[in-house]
Amino acid sequence: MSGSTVKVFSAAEVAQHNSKSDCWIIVHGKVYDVTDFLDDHPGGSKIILKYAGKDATTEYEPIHPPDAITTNLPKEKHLGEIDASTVEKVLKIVSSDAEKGRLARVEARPHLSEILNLHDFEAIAKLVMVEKAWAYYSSAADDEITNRENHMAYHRIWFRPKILVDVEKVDFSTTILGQKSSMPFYITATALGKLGHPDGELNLTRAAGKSGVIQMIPTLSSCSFDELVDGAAPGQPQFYQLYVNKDRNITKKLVQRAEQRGIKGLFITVDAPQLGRREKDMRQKFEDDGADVQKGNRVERNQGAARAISSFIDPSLNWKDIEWFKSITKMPLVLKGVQRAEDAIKAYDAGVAGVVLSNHGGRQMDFARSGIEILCEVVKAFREQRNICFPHPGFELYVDGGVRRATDVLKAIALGATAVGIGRPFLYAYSSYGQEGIDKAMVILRDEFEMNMRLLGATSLKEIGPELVDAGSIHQHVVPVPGDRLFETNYEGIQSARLLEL
Ligand code: PPY
Repeated sequence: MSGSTVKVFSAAEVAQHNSKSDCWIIVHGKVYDVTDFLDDHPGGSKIILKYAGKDATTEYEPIHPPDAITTNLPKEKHLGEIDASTVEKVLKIVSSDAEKGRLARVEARPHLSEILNLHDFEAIAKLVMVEKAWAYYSSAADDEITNRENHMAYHRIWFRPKILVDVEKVDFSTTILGQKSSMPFYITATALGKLGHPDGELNLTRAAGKSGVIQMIPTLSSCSFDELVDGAAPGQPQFYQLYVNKDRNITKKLVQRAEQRGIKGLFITVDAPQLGRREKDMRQKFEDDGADVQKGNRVERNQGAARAISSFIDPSLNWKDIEWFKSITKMPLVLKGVQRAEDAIKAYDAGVAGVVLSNHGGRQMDFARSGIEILCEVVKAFREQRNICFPHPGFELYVDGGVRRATDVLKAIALGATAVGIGRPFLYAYSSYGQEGIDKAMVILRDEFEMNMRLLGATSLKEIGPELVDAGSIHQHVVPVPGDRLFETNYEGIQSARLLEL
């Protein structure tokens, strides 16, 4: 742009370009002509047209990385800048009683010192998050049976603690794909981080650096990839989660950019050839279109935030592609979303560095089994068919979904996992309290690790093997128990007098 002057538009000028045949929008103070792009927008043209001639920044921000528009729109469609003085200063109008109530609840949040466990963050997030954001983060597939099962499965594993072990010093640090981690978990990839907080995934990057754990950067982050890599402390390892794009040139670029920027492991998502139905998310969007229903118009049921932007994912991805990935990168490859022993063995035979036993946080196939249950099946199959015990150098097992306590993590370690992935609890922590929320979650987990390792009689993770747990009931999906199950009332939700008054 050197030498050329930037054109400055008034808001009134932009407002004239407000139709399907002539559509301008403002994003981050810049004016763009998106007329030719309308039909190519992965989320459909309707949502852009809602902002034709207007400022779309608030809607754009959580769903797209900041550079999405600049990289996808040809330069000649970058028209110039908006004259800020012409934009009406719109005071933040509290649009509804519901929003007023939410803001009052944000004000009345319990102090962080009152938070005792990761469940607390979820309870508070539900009260203080914008409804759309809560719907997207918390939603899961169909009847959400797998989502519930993910945590419940941990309730079917019990400890066999050792006594009279000197546990004055306990060490729960480990390595994941050869990278140091202060605790045996990583922050797994979750999309659309700015829905919950304006700093989005940067909250996770900073907290990960501070506590010495590894963050997996998602393909669909709200912050740009470069922002998240630049936001890391010197030497802080990061992983990258990849959604494979139908356009393999784009995929190749993403992978090679990740490698160039020092990413230490590539986690390829293999459980999402199509996105599951997250009805809470879908209903949310549908209700937004309520006006159309009242007018009696035919309403196209909205697909929800996630499905709307998922059309780029390649459903033809298959085993043959592994060789191609090996040919374009030297990063260790991990398949994320393996759900049966046969596939874990196939992955091992294909020469990848590990697998994440996962059902995508219960968001893909309902009635898919929990990661921790799959782990038991996988470890048994490797022992019987390959004479391999875990942990095994060169091929690591990870589990994600439903992890809420250090005891959950220790159960997975005992059964052969190298580490587990934790996702939603950190989203809820920063959506409610910003980065401080995640810092607090890390302290809670650290304290839980220290205490539970002592109580288990183990001074390091190496000492935690299958002999320390009883997982005999893991495959029992239906457990007939009396209606007054203790665990249903065991968790006493955080009681804040101030919250209850509202
Ligand atoms: C999910 O929502 O489960 C995701 O993995 C993120 C996502 C979001 C939008 C499109 C595809 C995947």
